[in-house]
Amino acid sequence: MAYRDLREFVKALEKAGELKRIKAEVDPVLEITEVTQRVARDSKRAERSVGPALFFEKPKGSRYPLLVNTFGSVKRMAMAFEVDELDEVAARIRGFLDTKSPQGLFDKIKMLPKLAELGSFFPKSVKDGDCKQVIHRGSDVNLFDFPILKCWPQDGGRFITFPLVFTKNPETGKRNVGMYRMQVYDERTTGMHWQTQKHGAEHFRRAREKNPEGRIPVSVAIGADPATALAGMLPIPPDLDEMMFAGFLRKEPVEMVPCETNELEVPANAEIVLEGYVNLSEMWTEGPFGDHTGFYSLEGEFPVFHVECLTHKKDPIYLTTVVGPPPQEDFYMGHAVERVFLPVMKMQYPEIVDVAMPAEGIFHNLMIVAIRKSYPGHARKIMNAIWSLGQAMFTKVIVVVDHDVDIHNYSEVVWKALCAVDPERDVQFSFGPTDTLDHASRLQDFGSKMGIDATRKWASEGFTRPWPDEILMDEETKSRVAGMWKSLGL
Ligand SMILES: Cc1cc2nc3c(=O)[nH]c(=O)nc-3n(C[C@H](O)[C@H](O)[C@H](O)COP(=O)(O)O)c2cc1C
Ligand SMILES: [Mn+2]
Repeated sequence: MAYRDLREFVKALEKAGELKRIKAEVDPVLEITEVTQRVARDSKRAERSVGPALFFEKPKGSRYPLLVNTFGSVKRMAMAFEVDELDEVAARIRGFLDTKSPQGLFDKIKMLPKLAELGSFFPKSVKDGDCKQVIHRGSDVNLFDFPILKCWPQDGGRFITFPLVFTKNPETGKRNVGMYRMQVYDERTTGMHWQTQKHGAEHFRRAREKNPEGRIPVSVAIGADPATALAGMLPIPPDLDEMMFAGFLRKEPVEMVPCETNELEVPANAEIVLEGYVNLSEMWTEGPFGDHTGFYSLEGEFPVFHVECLTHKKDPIYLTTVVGPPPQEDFYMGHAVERVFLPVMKMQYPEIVDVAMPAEGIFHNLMIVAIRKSYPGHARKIMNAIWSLGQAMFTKVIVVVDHDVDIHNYSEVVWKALCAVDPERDVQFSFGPTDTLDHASRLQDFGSKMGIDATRKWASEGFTRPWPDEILMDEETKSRVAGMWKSLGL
């Protein structure tokens, strides 16, 4: 049975010893971040044991409790998807891709809605939902009722960090849901930080081309059952409905209710819903914001969200997250995405054996890829493939190694990759879109990338010297020594 809503997940976490309640009053301005850092990051140094989810019962200045670090471990991500291992989700996706779809990655993914209908994962429209137990309209709306975090000292203000932003493609009418942070400007106005390559930004642009002075409806849900709450971050193709994917993940359709004041729908089980619009001609300064990179992303011009109606459960839980120096909660969310979507990558590029994105690479800075190399230039082909694959296009550095390198063992990667390269020969530079958060690229959103071909070099690639074997002791000697081990007194 899928989790009905966020509070049911909170109960499950508590039962599993994965959540701690904080009864003392703590300020959402900086203090909650610092508490979260102490709990989540200090213990992360011990690698395997990571700190619990934190339920702040009395955030200073608000009547409502706050939940953070909810998904901050591999175990809790698995719990969110109701599996023991994330690979089980990957296996379900692989099953769909293998058996039922036509050729071509995007055809395959776009088939999912049809497949989903069969499995009845398609979102279901319902008339009413708990998210409407309380309704505030117009001047009655006050975002400051909620314990919205100011995370870091130089942040430009308070930011809603775990929203599901709903928009509609003005041409196809298809829904998009993205997790885009929102800076609170006043009681009823926020920033809308959809980066230029994201689907929300595309909807905005298309609508603006037709009617530059117009507006688009936007609704935002905060807090839902875990699969739904996480769906906003999934890197899935445009016009594929994240709510359908959430239904697939939770094996039950997401129930959607119509908004009070615009034409969009939102999850009925949401804790909090903001309804409103974005003007197509309005941009405000957004930021700075202490970001995933561990640095502040600087001020930039972004659209503005006007809230006309705010609805919530009687006793809403405010779901949030803190990003900052890695690893943070978002690492575990991103790591789950890496594991779950690996079969999709492999389907298109079967030579990919595995990929790894170390926490310090902050998703887009470093991808290590192991391939089964079959022809000259194969590593370069994979670099180009990754630079053209959805949000993997942002990858700043790609390191391609042979299939026998354990890419999750970063010491082994550093050792073997560095032994395998002649830098001038094996480094490939390219240009393309970069992550908006990249503060080193020559321009915002555009810059260079580097691929490192760290595979064994072949004669057919112009390498005419012999390639040495890795040093390994032979099995016979190993077992002889094992036999005499006790007598050695070691
Ligand atoms: C905690 C968190 C915060 C995020 N904040 C933003 C953001 O402010 N702007 C943005 O464009 N993407 C942000 N992302 C990444 C997007 O959610 C992600 O790229 C998603 O796939 C976008 O959805 P879309 O492909 O439908 O546009 C964030 C992700 C996480 C996990
Ligand atoms: Mn999308």
